[in-house]
Amino acid sequence: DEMRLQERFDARIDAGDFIEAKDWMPEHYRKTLLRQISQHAHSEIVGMLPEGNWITRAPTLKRKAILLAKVQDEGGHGLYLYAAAETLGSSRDQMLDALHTGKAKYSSIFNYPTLTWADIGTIGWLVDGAAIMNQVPICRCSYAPYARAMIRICREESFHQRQGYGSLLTMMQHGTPEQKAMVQDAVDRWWWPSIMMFGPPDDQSPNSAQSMRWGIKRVSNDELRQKFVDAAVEQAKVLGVTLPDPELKWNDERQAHDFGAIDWSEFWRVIGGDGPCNRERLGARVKAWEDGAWVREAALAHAGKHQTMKEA
Ligand code: FAQ
Repeated sequence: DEMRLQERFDARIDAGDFIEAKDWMPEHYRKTLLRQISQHAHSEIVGMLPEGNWITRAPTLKRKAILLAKVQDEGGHGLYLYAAAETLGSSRDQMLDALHTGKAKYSSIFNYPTLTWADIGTIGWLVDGAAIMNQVPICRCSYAPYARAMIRICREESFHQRQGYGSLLTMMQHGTPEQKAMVQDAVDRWWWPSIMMFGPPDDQSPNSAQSMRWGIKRVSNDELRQKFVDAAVEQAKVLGVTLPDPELKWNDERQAHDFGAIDWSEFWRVIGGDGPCNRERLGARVKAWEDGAWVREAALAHAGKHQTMKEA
């Protein structure tokens, strides 16, 4: 029986069908999705912190309103993604516990500090740019609840990317020499971590082969990274900044840019918990959870009273 179910599942995947929450699925498929979607959700929530750091210091009311809206969107993305992950049979409490105890990962990129206002524009340009490049193919993920969440998220992410790039353009076109230097410095610091976001090289990515087979991943880590680099080179020219990689150059034969070696030891260190801000980020999430305990308790007590009244 199990074998027939497995065969039917494989055939549906091969035919490019979408799998819904109530459909039969292999346990490993369910676990892989739960891992990826919950880590994606955690990334959105932890990703609110580096930018949240600048809400009180945004240079104008307009920039402050935009940044507030962006950070709120990220909270919303986290919630859609937790809801999508819950359809796979895990509770939000279990997922949050995995985050708070360091068992679940979140994107490496959010363990870097936001030192100046230019970091906010740079996150929009490079980090949201990388996020979109990675997420557009997930709109066709074989697991339908994740694919549906991704469609809306990608639309909002595109707005985030444009606001970041727009903010940097303003600084580069109308800014003082100090402001232009601030943009260049932010780009120098965020470039390498941004291209690490796509994950380890394909030949060192333990989950890729199976996830590609299942249509969870549609495009490989290295392929997405290459597309991102190619797009960013042109955008950097328009901005008037340089990318901090002396080996970055067009390769006519490959019709793509060659780029320098990525420091993968830095990447593994950061995802292992030892990046510049890991402790601060996780500490902030755990504190928020603990500080919110009274709200959860009050809500439960309130719901309990209503239940008793209804029964009476
Ligand atoms: N950071 O075998 P693979 C955003 C882990 S965008 C941390 O290649 P996989 C928007 C990986 O989990 C950021 N860990 O793994 C925003 C695995 O460990 P595990 C979030 C990473 O899953 C913008 C191990 O390394 N986006 O939030 C990273 O096939 C601005 C081996 O790797 C997503 O999560 C990394 N960068 O491919 C918000 C997109 N890379 O789990 C605020 C959905 C790899 O076995 C502000 N996720 N690892 O313990 C994916 O597409 C995939 O999960 C990949 C990794 C591509 C990230």
